[in-house]
Amino acid sequence: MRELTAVKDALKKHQIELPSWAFGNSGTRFKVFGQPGVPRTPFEKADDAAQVNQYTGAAPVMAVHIPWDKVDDYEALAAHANGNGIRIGAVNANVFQDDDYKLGSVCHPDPRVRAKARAHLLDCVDIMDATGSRDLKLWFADGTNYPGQDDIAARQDRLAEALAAVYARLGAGQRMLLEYKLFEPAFYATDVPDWGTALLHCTALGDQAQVVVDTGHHAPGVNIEFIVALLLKAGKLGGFDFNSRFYADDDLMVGAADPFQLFRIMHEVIKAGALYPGQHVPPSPPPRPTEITATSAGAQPPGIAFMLDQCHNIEPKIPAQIRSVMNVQEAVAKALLVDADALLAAQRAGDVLAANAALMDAYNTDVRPLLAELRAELGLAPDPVAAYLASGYGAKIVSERVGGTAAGWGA
Ligand code: LRH
Ligand code: MN
Repeated sequence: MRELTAVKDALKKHQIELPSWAFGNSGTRFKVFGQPGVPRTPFEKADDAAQVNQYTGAAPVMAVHIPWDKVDDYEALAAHANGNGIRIGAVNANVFQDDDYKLGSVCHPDPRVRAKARAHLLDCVDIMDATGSRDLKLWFADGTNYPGQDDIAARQDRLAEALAAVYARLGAGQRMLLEYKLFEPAFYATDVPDWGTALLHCTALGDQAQVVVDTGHHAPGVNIEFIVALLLKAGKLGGFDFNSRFYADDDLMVGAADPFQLFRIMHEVIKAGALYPGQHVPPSPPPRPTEITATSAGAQPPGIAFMLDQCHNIEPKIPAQIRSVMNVQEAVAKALLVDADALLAAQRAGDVLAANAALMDAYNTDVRPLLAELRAELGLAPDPVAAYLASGYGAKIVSERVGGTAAGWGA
């Protein structure tokens, strides 16, 4: 069993990346309920993201989405964020909201539209150079609604061509993160629908191309931690878009709908030594000669991006982001408490119940006192949500942010 100090040290090194768009107005096709005090600019989004980091101490990065976060001076935006103790993270491209993209973007049958989409992706790499971001995050809404509408294989060739052109533009240390999604807005075939398709394209591209697992992008019942374990073994897990769902891509707070799934996912990440760069995995007892070692820690290059991708359609946005970071921390703390030796011994002995118990004991551990202790050690309030609510920041932004246009998806 890991010492509690080791658990706290690991938690101190684990960072969560916030989505700028979670601070703006969002909704469903039925209604976007505007909220007072919502940011009007990416600078104000960074101010709100900095609040989440101020009270959790675990979210010093904000991902941006282009053009939702388009500014004249990206260095200035990065400097503003740095001035608030955070940095600009992944740059998310957006080739899913322009009229030209009705039949797709990089997979569109019309080469003129494909060229337009590719130009946007390349612009996003220029923005990464300006913000100092490492990751270009690519999610394509591309797909078809009816059988025969377009050629499935031809669309894959178009996708591969566009990805190769953008991959060639990446600088040293920059990565391309390819996100898959089963369906929506396409309802017959999505061009990057699953981890296999994303992995095939990323493997063909090279080491700087990795897969993003958005926890809301799978068919009901899919074992996501299985996919995570495989991508880790392949060294191709670039990041997560954490959220939770009861039905489809609900984008609810991570851990709200299925905290046990989040725990199982983080267990695989920790077992592979991928929680943070340089995470040490205690060597497991040497395998009996007949055995093939389960996972070779170290296959996965360091630096998984633990991003949130959520929409707070009805709940106050900053407290919801704080709660979400706390939910991830709780899952990580529980997963760090798994007695790896007891688990391995039970697995090797074929002791099904003991092996399951090793995981459930950790999962059923109340880690909230440990996290309150950790926050105290960091000079933070034990309850970040309560501390934020008591700060008056919420009322301040409602009174200050009058006029202008509240940020949103602009869909
Ligand atoms: C698509 C998605 C993708 C984004 C968007 C905000 O459903 O998960 O990550 O770009 O949400
Ligand atoms: Mn996502």
